[in-house]
Amino acid sequence: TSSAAAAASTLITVAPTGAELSKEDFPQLPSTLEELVETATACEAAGAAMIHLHIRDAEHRPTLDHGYLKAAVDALREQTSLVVQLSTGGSVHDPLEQRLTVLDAEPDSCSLTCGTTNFGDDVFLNPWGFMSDLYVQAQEREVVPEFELFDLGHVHALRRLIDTHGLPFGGKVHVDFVTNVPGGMPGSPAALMAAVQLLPPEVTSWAATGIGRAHLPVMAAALSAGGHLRVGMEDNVVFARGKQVQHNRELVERAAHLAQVMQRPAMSTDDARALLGVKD
Ligand code: KMH
Ligand code: ZN
Repeated sequence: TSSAAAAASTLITVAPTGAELSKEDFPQLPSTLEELVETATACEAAGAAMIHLHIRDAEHRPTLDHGYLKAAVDALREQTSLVVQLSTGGSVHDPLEQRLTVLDAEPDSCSLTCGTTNFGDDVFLNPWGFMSDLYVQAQEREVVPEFELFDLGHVHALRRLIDTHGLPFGGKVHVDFVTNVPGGMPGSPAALMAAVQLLPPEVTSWAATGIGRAHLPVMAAALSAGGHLRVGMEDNVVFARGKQVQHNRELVERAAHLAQVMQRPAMSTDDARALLGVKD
């Protein structure tokens, strides 16, 4: 496990569920604990090294309930080697106070979105006070944040967080560009490269995902530019024209194949832990 190995390989994160799609519309969306474990196991075998998790309750609705979150973190730790990342974004309807309690479930990593974004017809709220509290609490609890950047302004806010509070736990700074959200930065190679060029020097690795039809172009752009990948039904449910994703594994398999073709094969979970600075 060397940093050279990490640079020559690709971290693939799977975001299997999200908080925005309904189980009625997409019955193949993993929502129960059993489905999450099955998905995680299949995606790990296909090349994923980290999972970005939103949890659903018994009615398949998004929840931040501690019992559900803790059960999922524990099960995935026991049954996979994946780096377990919990979303602190929740759904657009979750209150800020409750989003902070996600850390109580003791994940390896948590998402930390670096600013408020229009999110379709809704607003995804991330005021400075919330980001700042989350940053410090993650440091204290030894949870590694992944900075979700939806816009150029978020790159600037990340700089302010680092300047104000120092480096995150583990000493690494990993960011994920979430592109093509209606309200955020476009899912184009030009927008992605502009954002990458403006990253603060403390950033040690970056990944990108393209929502919806930006999925493939952003994946190709990220691979070309030395970035890592996030895929999954949270971001994209269309595999190809006229063909819905039936299982998250399909998206991971395709990403791993493309990464292999680009001579940057999927990274092991051990290399991912070293890259991100998460606890062993
Ligand atoms: N569900 C979105 C409003 C995150 O996970 O941190 C927010 C989101 C980002 O998915
Ligand atoms: Zn998410």
